Amino acid sequence: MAEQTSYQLPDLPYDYKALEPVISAEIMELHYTKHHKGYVTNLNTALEKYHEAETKNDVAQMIALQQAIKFNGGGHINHSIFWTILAPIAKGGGGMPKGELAKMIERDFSSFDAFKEKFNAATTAIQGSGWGWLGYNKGQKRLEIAICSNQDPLSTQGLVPILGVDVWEHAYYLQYKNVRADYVKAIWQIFHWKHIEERFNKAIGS
Ligand code: MN3
Repeated sequence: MAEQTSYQLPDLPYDYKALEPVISAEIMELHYTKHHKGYVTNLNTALEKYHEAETKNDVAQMIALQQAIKFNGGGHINHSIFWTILAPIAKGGGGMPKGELAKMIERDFSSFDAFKEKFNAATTAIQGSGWGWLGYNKGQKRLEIAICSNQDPLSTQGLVPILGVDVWEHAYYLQYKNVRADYVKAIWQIFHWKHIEERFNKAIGS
C-alpha cells in the first residue's frame, strides 16, 4: 500500500499586511492561519480515517468520508491558488494582463473591461459561500467565467483554474462588511497578472 503523505500549509508569498489597503492584515492572518490551516488539518484527518477504512475494507465508511475530503481538499486547493494570484500593489499587483492571456480575454469576452464587468457581476451574485473563477476549457480552447459553491474546486466543472476570488464572508467581512461588491471591485488592484499569465500559459500548453 502507498505510504500516506500529509498535506502542508504552503508559505504565504508576502506578509499579512502586504495586500493593504485592499485586504487588511487582520483578514489575511485569520484567513491563512485559521481558515486555510483548518482545511489542511481537516483534510489530513479525513484522509487518515479514509486509509484506515481502506485497510479494513470498510466501503461504507470510505463513502461517508468523501464529503469531508471534497470540502477540505477543495479548500486547500482553492486557497493555495488564491494566495499566489495576488500580489502587493508595489510588487506587481494590479494593471492588466499581457500576451496570449490578454488576447484570449479580448477574443472570448470582447474586451478586458467587458470581462471584468462580467466576472464581477457573476462573482458578486454568488448565493452564500463560494468562489468566482476564470477558467480555461481545454476541449474548446476558450476562457470561461464560472462560479463554485462552498469549496468545490473548479476542476469539478471541467475547467482549469486561472484566477479565483474567494467570496466567503471570512475573506472580506471584517473590512467590507456586507458590501461584497466593493471587495470584488477592489481586488483587481492586487491581481498578480504575471503569475496568472504563467498559470494560463501552462494550461494552454499542457
Ligand atoms: Mn477562504
